[in-house]
Amino acid sequence: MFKTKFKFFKNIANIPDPGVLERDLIERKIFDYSDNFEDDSFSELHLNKPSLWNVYEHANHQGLILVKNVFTRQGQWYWISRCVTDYPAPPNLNNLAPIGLLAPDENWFDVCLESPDRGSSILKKLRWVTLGYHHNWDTKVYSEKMRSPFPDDLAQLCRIVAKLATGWDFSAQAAIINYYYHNSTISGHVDHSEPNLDAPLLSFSFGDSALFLIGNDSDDVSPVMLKSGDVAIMSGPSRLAMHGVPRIVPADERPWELTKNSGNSTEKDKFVIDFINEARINMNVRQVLYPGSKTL
Ligand SMILES: O=C(O)CCC(=O)C(=O)O
Repeated sequence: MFKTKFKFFKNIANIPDPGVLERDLIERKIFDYSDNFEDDSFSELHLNKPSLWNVYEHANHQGLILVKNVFTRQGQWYWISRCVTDYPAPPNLNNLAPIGLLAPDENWFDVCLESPDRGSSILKKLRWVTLGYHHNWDTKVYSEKMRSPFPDDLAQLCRIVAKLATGWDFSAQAAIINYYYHNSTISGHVDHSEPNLDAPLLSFSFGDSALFLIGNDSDDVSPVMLKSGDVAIMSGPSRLAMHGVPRIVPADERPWELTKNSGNSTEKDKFVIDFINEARINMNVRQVLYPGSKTL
């Protein structure tokens, strides 16, 4: 069933109307967080006040939580910039070094900005970057030997979002940053490499939208539109659900663009804007260890 629906939704003509996509989203309350976080954490991470967040759970996929309106415009810009200018650099790993298109000590962004000829040949070839415990694409097994520091700001963002949306005390230890272009897809798969499969998986979307497909044990497969700034959380019965992205859909608005007075003016900013105006970025964050464990 998943493969059939995946093929169907690859065709942009088959994208359902927004009303159909939103029909099965049931509104939920946020969890109490008042003892856990200072108000400053929200402004430092450029998050809207939690009272402005909209939290939903999918009627047919228990544990699939969708959170909207988490980020301010500045916030969307901040995380997009982190993913474009900072994360594709050592000690993080990327898909281009193993195939010889980047040296292990090079930052993809620096090469794109400073060497236009070489840069244009790798601009849209960046597909993934890994942070923290690096995902091993062959063995699917994490190892202490393949671990680098996890960014503090991203860990704090995840702590806050997981606590408010699910009540979970989440510890971010591994991330895949996925980069998508107009015809990119990610086929159906289950994320089961993490020893701790009780912790939720957090997925942040920026830039173009994605039609996300998720299955369940009853073989229901549902499409969900993930727009820039949305957070999808796979928890409980949906943590091990089959999922994938058959179709990238051009964004209908650009909530990451800032006003002329407040930014987007340097050469670096222009690069980021040009990149995200034709791409989608997904920060896919996992907890690997059980609470209390420091290593595998
Ligand atoms: O891009 C997405 O929304 C999903 C990415 C994903 O499934 C993954 O990284 O495992």
